[in-house]
Amino acid sequence: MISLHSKQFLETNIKGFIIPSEKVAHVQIGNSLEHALLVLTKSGYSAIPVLDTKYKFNGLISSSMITDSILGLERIEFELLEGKKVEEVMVTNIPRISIDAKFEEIIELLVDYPFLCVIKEDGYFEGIMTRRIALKQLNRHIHRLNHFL
Ligand code: 2BA
Repeated sequence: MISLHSKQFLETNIKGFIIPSEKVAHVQIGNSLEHALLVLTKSGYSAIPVLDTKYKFNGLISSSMITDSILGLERIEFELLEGKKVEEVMVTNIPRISIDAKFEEIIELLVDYPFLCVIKEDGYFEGIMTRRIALKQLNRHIHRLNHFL
């Protein structure tokens, strides 16, 4: 009985649980690092997606990537922020998931990544699945299982 319920949970689709693109703080290709740092600081998030002007996903950028890119030998060269672009420092080698993904797949990935970008086949950005949402659902599932013990 318990394993059947766990199987059902792991096979649940993530569709109803993602944060949709319009609610995700992001920056665009061509934006300066100064703008990206402003968005990161104001939103409070440590990393956010980088999209192009058509809302296609390109990569991720974090405050530490930005700081690292302007680190001189003796000081942080803040004056470089205006001239550098997000595409010069963002990372692109990160997992992408589809809207058809199931909890089984994403829980494994969320061990290493705080959030996962949900991307359509044509590259359009649909939203993110966060560690918080996944843990909340896992917690609900564990508490439901207690009824069977
Ligand atoms: P972090 O920014 O490192 O945030 C770690 C956790 O801290 C978040 O976990 C959330 O529980 C809390 N947190 C941080 N900033 C918050 C804020 N402004 N409002 C409410 N809670 C906040 P998760 O919710 O699991 O998010 C995991 C990661 O996903 C975040 O890591 C961030 O990089 C990204 N993220 C989450 N929501 C986002 C959004 N709406 N836009 C852009 N990125 C988002």
